[in-house]
Amino acid sequence: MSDAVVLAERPAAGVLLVRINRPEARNALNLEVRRLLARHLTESGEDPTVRCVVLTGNEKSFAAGADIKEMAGATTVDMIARGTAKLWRAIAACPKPVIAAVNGFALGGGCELAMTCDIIIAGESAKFGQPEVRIGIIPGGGATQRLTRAVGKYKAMRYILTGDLFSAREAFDMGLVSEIVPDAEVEKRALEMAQKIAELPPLAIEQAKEAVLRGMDAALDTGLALETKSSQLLFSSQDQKEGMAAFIEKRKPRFQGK
Ligand code: CO8
Repeated sequence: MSDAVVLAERPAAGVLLVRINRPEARNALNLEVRRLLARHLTESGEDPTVRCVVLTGNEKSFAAGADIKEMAGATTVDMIARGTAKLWRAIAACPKPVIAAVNGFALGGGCELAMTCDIIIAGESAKFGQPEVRIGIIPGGGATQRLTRAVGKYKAMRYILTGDLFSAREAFDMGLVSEIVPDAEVEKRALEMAQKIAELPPLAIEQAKEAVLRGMDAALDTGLALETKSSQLLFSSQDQKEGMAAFIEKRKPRFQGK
């Protein structure tokens, strides 16, 4: 397994930048890329020096989907043996905030990858879509569920059933994209936001992410109870004492993740 298809950099304190690097295939997600993404995101969850992750591609493509050439001849048994659902789960299970910085195409598995992230920053000419039906399959990395939850049944059906691509503006209007910025500023903006998050108390950030994600799958009452407990839990942390003391003393807090 070569690390060349996924690059990991540390551009600023607390920030891990993970870059998909298969430009010759529009960053199609072959098994090697998915395994490396799962590895980087799992490791970042265990590394206290990582406070926020930025996941990106290149200027032409965030990721053009699963690698069609790698699966064209596969049988059902081959697909089961590949165990890609496990890799998707590992990517989505990262406890640290993950920001997708999307330029160019985010199609099929690429759009699904962006949807496993917590924040999506898109360049103004980015193109999203779930074109799987055009090649005889359906989304397999979560879009039938995550896209529907993000934008509602009727928008999700409109795109999943036609395979039509949609623009960053349409994605933003539907609530799938957090911010649109000029193409050349996508990575810069994502890193800026990641740095801001990295300076905040990590325990509070992880609890906030968990409460939002778990609450989305629960009844409102259960989600609210989870939020209350998580919020109470943080009163055992030094960072809560430090954050509130710093506010009262009108100084900058020093958070240590304790
Ligand atoms: N897989 C493999 N190779 C790809 C892919 C891909 N998804 N996308 C692009 N490439 C390759 C092309 O074959 C081409 O290679 P070559 O130079 O050897 O011919 C190279 O990348 C450049 O591509 P194009 O010349 O097509 O570049 P354009 O800029 O003209 O177009 C597009 C870019 C629009 C991204 C176009 O390449 C495209 O439509 N790609 C396919 C998009 C797609 O259908 N994605 C969905 C894939 S299926 C999926 O993601 C879900 C899988 C679910 C699995 C189920 C598991 C149970």
